[in-house]
Amino acid sequence: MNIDKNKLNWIYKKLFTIRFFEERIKKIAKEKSVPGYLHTCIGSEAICVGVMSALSDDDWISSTYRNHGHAIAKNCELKQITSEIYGRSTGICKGRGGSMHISDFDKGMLGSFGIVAAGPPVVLGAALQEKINGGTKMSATFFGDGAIHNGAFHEAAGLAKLWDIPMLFVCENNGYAEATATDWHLNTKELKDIAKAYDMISYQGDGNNVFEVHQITRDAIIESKAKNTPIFLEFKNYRFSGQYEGDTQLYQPLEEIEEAKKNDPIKKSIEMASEYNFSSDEIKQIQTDVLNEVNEAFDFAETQPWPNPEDALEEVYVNYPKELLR
Ligand SMILES: Cc1ncc(C[n+]2csc(CCOP(=O)(O)OP(=O)(O)O)c2C)c(N)n1
Ligand SMILES: [Mg+2]
Repeated sequence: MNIDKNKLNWIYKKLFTIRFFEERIKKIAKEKSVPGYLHTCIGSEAICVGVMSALSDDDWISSTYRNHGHAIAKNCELKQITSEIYGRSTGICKGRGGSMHISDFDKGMLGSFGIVAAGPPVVLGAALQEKINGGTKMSATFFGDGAIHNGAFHEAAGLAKLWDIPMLFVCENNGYAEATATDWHLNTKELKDIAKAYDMISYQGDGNNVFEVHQITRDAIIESKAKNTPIFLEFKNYRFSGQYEGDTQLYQPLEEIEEAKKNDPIKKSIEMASEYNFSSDEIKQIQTDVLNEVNEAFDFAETQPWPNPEDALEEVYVNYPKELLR
């Protein structure tokens, strides 16, 4: 597969940024220095980066509460993401959302949802307006294996197919929904076969291999637009992180974790670098730069002002023009 040098640089930069960022989040979660629940995505880096490397900043996505990696890969500003997690006024949503609700419409990030499967109908709406208005932006919704049991996923999938909407349903099958392993909650052998219920095309890929994720997504975007149809993508990986920071993860067998580490997406991407003529010196340089950038983002966030309590009701209610009001 041909990937130009700029894209390769971007891919490695984002992979390391997400991993370093989430490792730092794990530390601050232990110190309890930020408000609210934190959900890290260690193990999902290749899916976040592989999918986003096939999209542009203009394309629409939705994320879940496990959203830091999606936001970073969608090119949202690192300092603003970090400030948001700290609840500060310079955060991406002015500190009103916190970790679980990072959104940035300018980067096509339509929202991160704590409610499982809340994203698919929202992205369906964005994709529908693209179709109605003759737009060319692609739309992709990220959700987990657990989300396929939620009616909102099925409603969005059914309508997307019925209305011939080009969009991607991207399922991160990380082996767990909270403390329940996928083979305890899934009654089809392969998760991607859920798409058959809607006569929807589906593909499956190795979610630990950023280049495979990139290629499958790139091809799916072309096919989805050419055929005017939604496509379901299942990427398999492993949830190294707990359901939330503080989760003891006792339900994840130690042998299973050790086995999964052999396919860690960061390790795999470093091993594959030589196939793309990317040297170990280049990798080390990116790691150094990225670690500095992550540290700077946390230093920045820690010193930012809190939002004013008086502003709490700003941007909550719509200001309708007077003529619309009775
Ligand atoms: C509608 C709804 N039902 C239940 C929950 C509680 N809940 C939070 S996370 C989760 C599991 C979701 O698992 P999955 O979709 O596989 O995502 P992952 O955490 O693995 O990324 C559940 C059931 C919720 N947040 N929303
Ligand atoms: Mg899951």
